[in-house]
Amino acid sequence: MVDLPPATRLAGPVDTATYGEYRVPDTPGPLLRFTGRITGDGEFTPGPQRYHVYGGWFCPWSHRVAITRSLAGLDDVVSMSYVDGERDGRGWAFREQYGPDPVNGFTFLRQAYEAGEEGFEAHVSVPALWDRVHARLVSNDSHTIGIDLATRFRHLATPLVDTYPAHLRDRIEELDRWLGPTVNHGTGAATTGTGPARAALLEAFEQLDDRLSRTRYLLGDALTEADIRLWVTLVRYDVGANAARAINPGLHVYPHLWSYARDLYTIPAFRDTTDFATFSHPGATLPDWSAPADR
Ligand SMILES: N[C@@H](CCC(=O)N[C@@H](CS)C(=O)NCC(=O)O)C(=O)O
Repeated sequence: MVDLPPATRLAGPVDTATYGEYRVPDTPGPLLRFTGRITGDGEFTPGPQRYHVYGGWFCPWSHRVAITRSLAGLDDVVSMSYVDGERDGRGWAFREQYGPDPVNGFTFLRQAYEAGEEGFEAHVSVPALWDRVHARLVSNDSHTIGIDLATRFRHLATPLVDTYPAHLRDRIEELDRWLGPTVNHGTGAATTGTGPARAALLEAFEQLDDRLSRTRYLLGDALTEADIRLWVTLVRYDVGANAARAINPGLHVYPHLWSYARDLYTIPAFRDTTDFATFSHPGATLPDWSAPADR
């Protein structure tokens, strides 16, 4: 990286008057343009300090990757840094609060995308996985980044948990096909109050509550990617989509689901990667996430 003082590697303030509001570009082709995978023998092989995650504290998809990275014992193997939570038409940027880009000194995340595709015009999103060897992005798909961090670096780390064990993968992905659209993508649509999205979300919460009255985690005694994927939405629910209590009175009306969520919050990988201020609506009431979970 060019050796410049940190302040010269920061984007200026958010300036929507000059640059407009950010819009997802209306370009043809897939939204996720970088879909590389870490494999044993391909272009992207595992290596210590080779990869970097660009994330955002506010972002549930980044949050998943941050939790998996920590549970996989990769805090010193795969580095991670955070873009600013505000943006103008230029997209995600590096500013004072979370500091400069420690890998490339980029001021805008767009530059990381352009390194892999000249004149890049599509979706500049977090999380994004950067490869120091090829000096380009591997992937901006949180789903596969999470799986690769959970499975491909185990010989380089001391994992706390195997969150994607072979014998549970089909069941993890089966849950994802249900909870992805209904819960993870469903809370926003549910705020309109009367539509089918709200009914489907509350039905899913009922079913989850029942399920979690019998098992500690979604798939039994083992904490897996399925729990991580669900939890990042649960932790945002009462201060985000449900901040005005437009969907229901709160997560607490499902006692097993709520204590399950608090139980996960006691784990450092979950707690230390959570900053409520970065995703809470103004004036939102924060439930007591530190109340004992009794599970
Ligand atoms: N499907 C992507 C979605 C990631 C995503 O939507 N990230 C948001 C922040 S939470 C973003 O960066 N959006 C940029 C944009 O809207 O262009 C993934 O799971 O990685």
